[in-house]
Amino acid sequence: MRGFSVCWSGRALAAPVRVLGWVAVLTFSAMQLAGQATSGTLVLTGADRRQATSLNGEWASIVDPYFAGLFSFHHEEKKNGWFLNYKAKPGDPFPTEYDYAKAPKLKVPGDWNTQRDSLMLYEGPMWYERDFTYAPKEHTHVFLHVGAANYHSWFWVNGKKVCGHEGGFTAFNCEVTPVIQPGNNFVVAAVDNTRHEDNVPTLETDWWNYGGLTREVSLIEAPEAFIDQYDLHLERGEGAAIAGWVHVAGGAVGDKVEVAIPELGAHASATLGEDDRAALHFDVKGLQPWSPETPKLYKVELHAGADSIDELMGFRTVETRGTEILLNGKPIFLRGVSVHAEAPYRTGRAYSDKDAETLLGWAKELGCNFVRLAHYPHDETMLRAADRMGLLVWSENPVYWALEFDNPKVLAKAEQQLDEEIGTSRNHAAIILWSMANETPNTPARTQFIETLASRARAMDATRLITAALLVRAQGNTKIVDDPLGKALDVIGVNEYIGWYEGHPENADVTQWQIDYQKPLIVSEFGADAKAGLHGGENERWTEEYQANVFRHQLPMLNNIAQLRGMSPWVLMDFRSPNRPLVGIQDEFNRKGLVSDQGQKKQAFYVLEKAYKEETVGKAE
Ligand code: GCB
Repeated sequence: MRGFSVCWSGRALAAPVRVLGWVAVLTFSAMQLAGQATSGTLVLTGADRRQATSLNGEWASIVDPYFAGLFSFHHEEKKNGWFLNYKAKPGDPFPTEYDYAKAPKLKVPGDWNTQRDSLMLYEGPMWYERDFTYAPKEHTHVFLHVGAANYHSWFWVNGKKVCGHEGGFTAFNCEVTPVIQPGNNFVVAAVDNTRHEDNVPTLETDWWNYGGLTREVSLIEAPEAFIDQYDLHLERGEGAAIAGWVHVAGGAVGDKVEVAIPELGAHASATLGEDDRAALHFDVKGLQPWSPETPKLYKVELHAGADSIDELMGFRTVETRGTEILLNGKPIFLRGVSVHAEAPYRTGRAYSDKDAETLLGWAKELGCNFVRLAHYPHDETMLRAADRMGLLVWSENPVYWALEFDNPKVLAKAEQQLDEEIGTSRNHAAIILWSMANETPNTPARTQFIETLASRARAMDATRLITAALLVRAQGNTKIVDDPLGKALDVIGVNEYIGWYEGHPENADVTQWQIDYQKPLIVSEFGADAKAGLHGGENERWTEEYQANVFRHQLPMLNNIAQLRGMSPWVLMDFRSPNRPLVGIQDEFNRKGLVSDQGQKKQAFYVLEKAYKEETVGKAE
């Protein structure tokens, strides 16, 4: 058995596709705890298909703005920090100033901001604690699996450090095998959502900085040698063959891996090579390709020694031909909408099946076949819902606006988050586009930074298309798309706000487009704010009529862009943003939703629905 006790930095990957690393018991320095370190993470594909013990539910919580639970008065890391969950005893020669048993609770999954009024704007460290019982089995690994914790997080089990992680929107695992015990256990987490200039994303965003254990937390069991990552996809070209690989952590050269799709009578086996990977290639007769019209999912069984996983997977191909996007070999127009992971009706960070089904249900009602999941990787529940419901997905790395593009540490953070995004979600048929960035400034350092990410994404997954949402420049009435980053992309995304940030809705009627790339183009954002229920003239800002008017003028303009192959107007639902303080209208919400945060559809919803359902916007070829 190899590789289980290595402390891995997340940066030392020789080849991006070998996303492997083990966090055993890590030792942190105070610098790391202060947020300097990228994580050591094992990314599991299909983690939610494994035997798991949920740690969701109520956790004790302590708000700790000065991080007194970890640092002494001279800012030295404490040996008796609040991770010890120490229970004071009569006669102790020191005071114990915290007690999780008396502390207020927070629900996990869930951001803290929307659970307690006093935390709505809180940015800083928070302690979480939860007791649990466990019966460890022999020859089994146990991992603490965290769906996402925004932004920095550190975990201790039974008082021992198990891992630290950076990045608020991707899953990670900590191996807890050496510290978990039969019977009673406890886990303590410190989660810090303080914004820093060298974070990814950085100081400025246009969404709420929801903190906490925002996605599911569980304990996952796996045998000594187990499947950690796999990639199975339909090959491009004639004939139906599935290709890919299965990686077995702790496997040995020659170990057998088997994959079966019982419904198709398909079965393949291969053996592990030096890199602990088995390459697979097998024909599948009678396969129904996955598409928005027929989102057919097959049960796929993977076996390696004592380990097995059942996955539900769709199989389809995606590629470009000139300025076309081909799905299963046929040109397609992407009728989309952009979506934030904001929970409908209750607001806060979305995490549940219900949240996903409500949001994606509205997208289906609009007539969409595509969603841009902005501006960070969304929850696995969202991807599973998109697979089931037949919605193609643009998945996005949180490289948003102006990062420190000349800082190699920031690149490392973006790479780590990209590895985690692709590593966890590469088997969702719904995802066709990996987006590297949104609205980044056109500088040489930026271009190099994102080109590096694009090459990394291609090396990890050559089966999908690479995109980014670019800014456009204007010369008179002409919009020019000539950002040098376009060279590195398969599909060009552009954001524009004619009629909202620039001029009036009618300006769209006279706008011409000059696009310097003969590639498919997606207008990845356009839109206008409207408060649901506020009515007035079509030139009166903030009214539903104004927003609908923007859409009415945009659609014919978009139709004149010969290489337009998709659109994802901004945005499906109103979402919280501290940048939007206009009293009585915004009240800390970006109001560009076609639906309000309380589910009220605005007029623009129906304008877009009509265009999508009657197919009066967009051409596939
Ligand atoms: C944009 C950003 C998006 C904002 C939106 C807006 O260009 O990409 O994150 O929320 O504009 O409403 O200003």
